[in-house]
Amino acid sequence: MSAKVGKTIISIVRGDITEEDTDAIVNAANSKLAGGGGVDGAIHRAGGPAIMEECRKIGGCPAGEAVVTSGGNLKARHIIHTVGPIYRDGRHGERELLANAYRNSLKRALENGIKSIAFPSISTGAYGYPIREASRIALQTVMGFAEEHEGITTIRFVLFSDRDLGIYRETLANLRNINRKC
Ligand code: AR6
Repeated sequence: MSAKVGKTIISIVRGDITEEDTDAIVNAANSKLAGGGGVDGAIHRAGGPAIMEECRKIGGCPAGEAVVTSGGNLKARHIIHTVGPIYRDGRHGERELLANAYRNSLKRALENGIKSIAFPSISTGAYGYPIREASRIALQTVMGFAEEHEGITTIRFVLFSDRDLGIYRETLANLRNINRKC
C-alpha cells in the first residue's frame, strides 16, 4: 500500500528492516546509543560492531533528535539513529517528541543525500506508545515533510507484524481520505 505526496512515494510493508535495501534505515535507539533489544538489537546484530563503535564516538542522542552512522554490513549505506519518547500518559510531550524523531530523521537524510529511507514503528515496542496514535503521528509527519521538501523519493514503513501492518494501513487509508476531502 502506498501514497504519493509531492514527488515522494510513501509505502507500508511488512518485513525485517535489517534486510531493506533503501539508502538508509532508521533505528529506534535509546538516548545513550547503547544498543538494546527490539529493532535496535536486530540492527546492531546484523550490521556488526563497527556501528556501535561509531555510536560510542557520537556519545548520545536526546529524544526527538537523530544522528547518522554508516550501515556496517547492512545493505543500507547509512543508519539514522533516532530516539523516540518513552510513553507515559500522553501529557508529557510524547506527541511532539515522536513527530520530531521522524522529522529530524528526514532532515538528516536530506543533509546526507539519502534518497530512500525505511522507518520502523518508533516507540511502539519497549517504549510503549499506543500504536494507533503513533501511526497517525508517524504518517502525518512524513506526509507533511514530503509536501514541504523535495529530494527523498521513497519513504517506507517496515512493520514487524501483521497486526502493526494492518493498523498502519488503516491509518494511511484514513489520512488519504481526509486529504481528498480538503
Ligand atoms: N524490523 C522492523 N521492526 C522491528 C524489528 C525489525 N527487525 N524488530 C522489532 N521491530 P522497539 P522502541 C519493531 O522496542 O519502542 C530498544 O531496546 C517492534 O515490533 O524496537 O522505540 C532500544 O535500545 C516495534 O513495533 O523500539 C531502546 O531502549 C518497533 O520495532 C528501546 O528499545 C519498535 O519497538 C526503544 O523502544
